[in-house]
This record gives sequence, structure tokens and C-alpha cells, in this order.
Amino acid sequence: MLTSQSRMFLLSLLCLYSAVNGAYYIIDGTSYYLEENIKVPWDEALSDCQNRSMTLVSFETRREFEKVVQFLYYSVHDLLWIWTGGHRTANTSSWNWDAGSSITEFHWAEFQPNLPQDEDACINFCGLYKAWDDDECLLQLSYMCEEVHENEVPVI
Ligand SMILES: [Ca+2]
Repeated sequence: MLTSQSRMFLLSLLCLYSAVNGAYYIIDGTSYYLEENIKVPWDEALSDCQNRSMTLVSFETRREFEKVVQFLYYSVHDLLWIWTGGHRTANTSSWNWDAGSSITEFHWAEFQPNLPQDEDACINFCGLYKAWDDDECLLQLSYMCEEVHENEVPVI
């Protein structure tokens, strides 16, 4: 039996946990973690996903993007701008997912991408706008992790 003191301690830990952490969701059969409470630069978002044995969300297919966007659009998280694993290293023109594969299908918002070529750029998206934006990777945003599929190995 727990003493009332240790019960209180466990309860306060639980409250702390729920106050600072996001939640896991299954969307179209894939597991995602959405961090809606803490906003961090892209690098930190990537580390947190790796600590969860996940990767930052990557949209290899239109179906996956549409399913995730649909989920967000009809949730309370529709206005969040969320880091994906998409990024471009300064002075290169290729956009890649953090797992290493190059991005072949883009969902840019109007007038995007608009960061200068000589800056590192990271891709975020928003459920309400159903589109991508490129931003400086140091910008602090929410982020979404995705379970690692067997054919993807996250770069650590
Ligand atoms: Ca932009």
C-alpha cells in the first residue's frame, strides 16, 4: 500500500508530466508524438524524437501528409506550426528528410520557400493551412515525431 505522502508525490509527478509533455497519436496506422506544449529549435526537436526512438515526421507520400493534416485540421492543434524532419543545408539546393532521403514531393504554401539560399532552412507545417513553410532552424516551434519504419534508420 502506498502511504498518502507517496501517493501525493506520485500524483504531483503525474501532473508535472502531463503539463510538460505532448501526446502520442495513431494516425492511419502509424504512431506519432505531437509536442504541443514545448516549443524548441529544430535540432532540439530532432534530439527529443531520437530519445523517443522516433524521428521527426517525414511525409514521403501525399497520403501520409493528407492524413496527418486532416487529423490536425479537426483537432485543437490546427493553428500550431510544427517542425517536420525536412531541411536544407545552406548553399545547397536539395531538401532532405532527417532520416537522409531526399524530398521528392513538396507541399509549399504560397510564396514558400522564401529563405535565402545561404541559410540553413527547416520545414514546418500547419494543419489549418495544409501547407509547408521554410524557416530558420533556430525558430522555436512545436514538433511532431514519427515511429521509425523498418526501412528508415534515423541519423544520430
Ligand atoms: Ca518561409
